[in-house]
Amino acid sequence: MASRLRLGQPSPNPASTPDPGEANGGEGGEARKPEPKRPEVTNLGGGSEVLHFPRFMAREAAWEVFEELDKRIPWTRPTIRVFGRSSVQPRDTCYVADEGLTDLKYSGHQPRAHSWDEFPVLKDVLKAVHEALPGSYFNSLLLNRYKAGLDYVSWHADDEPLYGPTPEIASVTFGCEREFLLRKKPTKTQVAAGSGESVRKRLKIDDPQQHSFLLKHGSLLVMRGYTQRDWQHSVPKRAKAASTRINLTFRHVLS
Ligand SMILES: O=C(O)CCC(=O)C(=O)O
Repeated sequence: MASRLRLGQPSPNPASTPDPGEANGGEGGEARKPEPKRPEVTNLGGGSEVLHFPRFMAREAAWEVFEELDKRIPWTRPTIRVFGRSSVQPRDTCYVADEGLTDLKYSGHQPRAHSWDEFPVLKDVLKAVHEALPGSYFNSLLLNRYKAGLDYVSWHADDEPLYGPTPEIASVTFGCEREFLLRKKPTKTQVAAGSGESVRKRLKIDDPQQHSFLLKHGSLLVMRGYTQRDWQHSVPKRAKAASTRINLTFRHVLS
């Protein structure tokens, strides 16, 4: 079954065109072709980089995707194990992947891989992501749904071996905007001095090496290079975030 959603029209470059609906020119004006999407690039140093396309998808089309995913995805909230403790994952999730790939396992949880054919809308979003990122290729997708501001993802890196040494992760946001943080992983010396937050506090590691991105409805953020090896990311709780956010993180599992 094909999706009826039309995601083909890229949002124009926001620097030159204020509204996606005006991409082909106003009254009496010469028709303008949509320009290729150009991201804001953040060089994290050491071969790590983040691309941010704040208006990757037009607003209305993105809301259609939101509604479809909110209703149709078989969301679950699995029990995971972190630092030896079991707890319910603080957000809903689902996993979609090509057939025959190595299984994904994180925090003691192995999600069932659904087929792309079950969710045509996801194939449309994947196509748009591939068009925005020539040369990139994604064959799996971890979906997250944050019902409100108390749902979150804690500091982690997507550094599972099945993604290889330099995974590229393309993350599309629908619905409520949330803050996305990146911080440098502690060095070996810092790890040797202890672990986790207490070490950061004791060594007074304040965070010149922290970056924050506001991920808005219809935006795309891409982590590349050594970002998963050298950095951690999180979406912290935000009491003021009152509505649902759905996030798609496209990944490439090596064969
Ligand atoms: O929701 C997000 O933007 C991040 C999700 C995430 O970090 C993950 O799925 O590993």
